[in-house]
Amino acid sequence: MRHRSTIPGGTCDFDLPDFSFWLSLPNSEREATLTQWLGLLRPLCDSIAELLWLTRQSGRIRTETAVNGVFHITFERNNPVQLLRVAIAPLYDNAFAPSPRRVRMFLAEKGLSFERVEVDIAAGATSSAEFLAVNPLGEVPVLELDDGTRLTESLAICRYIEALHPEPPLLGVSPLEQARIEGMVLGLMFRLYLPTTHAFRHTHKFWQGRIEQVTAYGELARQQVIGEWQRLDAHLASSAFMAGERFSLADIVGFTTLEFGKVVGIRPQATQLHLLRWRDTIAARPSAAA
Ligand SMILES: N[C@@H](CCC(=O)N[C@@H](CS)C(=O)NCC(=O)O)C(=O)O
Repeated sequence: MRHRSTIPGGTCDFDLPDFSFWLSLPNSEREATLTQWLGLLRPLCDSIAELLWLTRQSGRIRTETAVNGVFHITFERNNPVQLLRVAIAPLYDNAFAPSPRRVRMFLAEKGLSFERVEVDIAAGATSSAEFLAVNPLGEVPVLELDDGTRLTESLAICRYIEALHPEPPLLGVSPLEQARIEGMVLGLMFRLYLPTTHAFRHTHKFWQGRIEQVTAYGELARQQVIGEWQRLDAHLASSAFMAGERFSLADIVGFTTLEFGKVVGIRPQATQLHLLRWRDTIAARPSAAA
């Protein structure tokens, strides 16, 4: 039949009369024949499924990285059963929000590819029952690991990635460098990122009707952010990057916050030359487009 199917008219009623007759039977009769045929194959399908299950359960999972998308392995000749499972950890992401952008930049700096699941915050997807089952906090980013474990909190996700892929180091190498970066990251999160989000939430029309807005509080937060960037401009006069002479997570946190500040009209001032120099340096990195 497969042979005849490739020829135009090869399955017409006089060419394959049995098949043509079968096609003319009522649906219920044809379904019954199909079920009968498949019934013969069922034990075979079940045993294959069972064998695959046993193979998967008895294997030891090893995580590999396909550097620049390339992974090469030579299978052992004497090992009768070898199974390769390809899975890319999905990142629950949002193209416009600053917190997932931190993780995207971090992954890009490490040269790691990942699968994105876009969660549409504007459409309310973060409060859907489906997403709350993924993260009860209703926030992105969430990184889902091979075994189903889900990591929330952008900074914790970055720390996890750093531990698995230490090069290039983005959280510092020496104890002193690590402490400096951590100190700067925390300072940026508390004194800059949080007030920026508060300014956004309490003054922007996007949140009107979604949350209770306290405009005066939002304005206060905005002034705090402006003052903090002024302080950081002075800090950057004697520091190439946010936490010393090397690019780090602190620059990612600072840069994504500065970019996000645009929604509430916060931009570096023409007089903030060090801040402008730093912003342009980070913006020129390929990861800034992540
Ligand atoms: N602490 C969290 C903050 C995450 C967060 O605030 N995510 C925002 C986007 S930047 C979010 O998902 N908001 C969803 C919403 O407000 O509905 C982290 O750093 O991962």
